[in-house]
Amino acid sequence: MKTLAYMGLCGGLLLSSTQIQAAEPHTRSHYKVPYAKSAPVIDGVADEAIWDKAPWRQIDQVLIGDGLKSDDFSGRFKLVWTKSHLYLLAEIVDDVMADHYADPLEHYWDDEALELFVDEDNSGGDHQYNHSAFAYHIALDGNVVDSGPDRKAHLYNDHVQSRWQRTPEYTVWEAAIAIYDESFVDEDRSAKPVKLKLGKKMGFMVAYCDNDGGLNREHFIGSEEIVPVNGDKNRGWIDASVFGEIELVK
Ligand SMILES: [Ca+2]
Ligand SMILES: [Ca+2]
Ligand SMILES: [Ca+2]
Ligand SMILES: [Ca+2]
Repeated sequence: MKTLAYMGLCGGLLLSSTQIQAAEPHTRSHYKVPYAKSAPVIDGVADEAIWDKAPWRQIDQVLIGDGLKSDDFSGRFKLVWTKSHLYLLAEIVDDVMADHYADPLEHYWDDEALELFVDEDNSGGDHQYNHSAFAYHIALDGNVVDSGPDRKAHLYNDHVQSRWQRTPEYTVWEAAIAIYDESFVDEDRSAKPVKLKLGKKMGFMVAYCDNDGGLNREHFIGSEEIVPVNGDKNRGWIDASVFGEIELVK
């Protein structure tokens, strides 16, 4: 806590008085997601032509940790959509891939994880212990974890299918994300994802929990610039308003 308070003070001293007064609104990024006539194959190989249509977005905002070097972590992603899924391709440079905790529900944010934040109705706001938005932590073994309304970790493996493969330079991840709305009830196997439509807007963000062999993640890096609250930029798992906006286009 002392460190946080100190960092907050230093940050304050660097700001002008106008900047301090302006509780700076988060400028959301806007990403247009191209439509895929045929769905990419989730195999960790980005050889589908549709991927060439989608723009890259960088994962370059350090949310936790200091002194990040590009060979320690750098990453980028792109998205396409079909009526049934949002598809993600990510290229991740990471010097060490680490999976310390065998139990997928234990310290899931400290093991290596690609984290996908989805807010189906683009509402923003609190989603810490509700399903107004999801923060899917995809572990190296493919398990998908988030906290539920009961404040416990749950598996959401039905929501996101993924596969990664290494090239000499980086790891290629592909994921198919079924989009569930806020009415989702944990453990309800009959729940259906929403059908996606042209023009739909959603809240979305990508982050990476970079563990390089220790008990904790050394860095947490995201795709959105996040205005710190009390020195804390790790807001994505609490507040969907920090997500970017995506729009499903032709
Ligand atoms: Ca593929
Ligand atoms: Ca690393
Ligand atoms: Ca929502
Ligand atoms: Ca790592």
